[in-house]
Amino acid sequence: MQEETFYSVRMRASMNGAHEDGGKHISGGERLIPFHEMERTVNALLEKGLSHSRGKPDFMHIQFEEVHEPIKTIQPLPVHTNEVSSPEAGQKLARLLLEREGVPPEAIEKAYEQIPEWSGVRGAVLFDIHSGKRMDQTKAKGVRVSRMDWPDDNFKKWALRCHVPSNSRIKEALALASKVSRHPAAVAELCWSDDPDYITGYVAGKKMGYQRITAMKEYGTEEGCRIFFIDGSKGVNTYIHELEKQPILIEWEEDHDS
Ligand code: WAQ
Ligand code: MG
Repeated sequence: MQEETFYSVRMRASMNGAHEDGGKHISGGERLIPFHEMERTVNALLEKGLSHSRGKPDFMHIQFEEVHEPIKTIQPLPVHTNEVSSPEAGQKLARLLLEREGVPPEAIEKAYEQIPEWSGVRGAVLFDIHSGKRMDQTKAKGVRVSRMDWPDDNFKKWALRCHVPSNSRIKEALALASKVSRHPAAVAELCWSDDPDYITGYVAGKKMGYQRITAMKEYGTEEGCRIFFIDGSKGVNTYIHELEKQPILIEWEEDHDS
């Protein structure tokens, strides 16, 4: 039984105008917090958008809203780091992991053909593994997963134990991947950053967990990727609704780790 009211806080920042007016996406962020953390959280999101390697924004939107849905607490996916020597090796491994997670090779091929077109999408692309087609209708917006968070003290304990750097990028990515992978329609996720100074990416799924890959692109490039490979026969609209609206907190418990 949860006693406290939680708030969804969201930020998006762009350059050369607002996103809806064709501006370049700089940064986004979504948090789920109790009210007493509001000021700190809004400041952290402001800071995140202002000091970004993709550029200086001239548009920013920060909003919060009370969450009425009951909050679910889930475990983070298990993490494994795969060291690779080049982006080519990283991408090759990513395709292999996607296949192992259950994405048919033809679907992987079709998705990769379209990745360059999707690099400007500011959310995620939902890709059906059966038809080999994009399922969401959100165009350049993409589907933005929100209402998830991982309280810092618990994240720091986890990071120490799992020998992973304790930074907010990893916290946010693993929280997102853990939320996204829970749903029956989810098959696998493929992600690397659009930030020019960060080249580690991952493939995530129910079977293999969160598989970090240390090089997915060259430093200096601004083409990112976030694709949710889904089983399109299993209610895509309810999945999108859940990604946007279901509030999720990550809470690591040692005993759950195998
Ligand atoms: N919902 C949907 N898509 C999102 C979201 C979200 N909440 N946040 C980001 N994206 C999409 C969007 O298209 C971005 O351009 C793209 O993902 C990359 O986002 O070392 O930093 O925040 O374990 O730049 C992964 C590896 C880092 C971390 C990913 O992504 C690690 C990263 P970024
Ligand atoms: Mg980014």
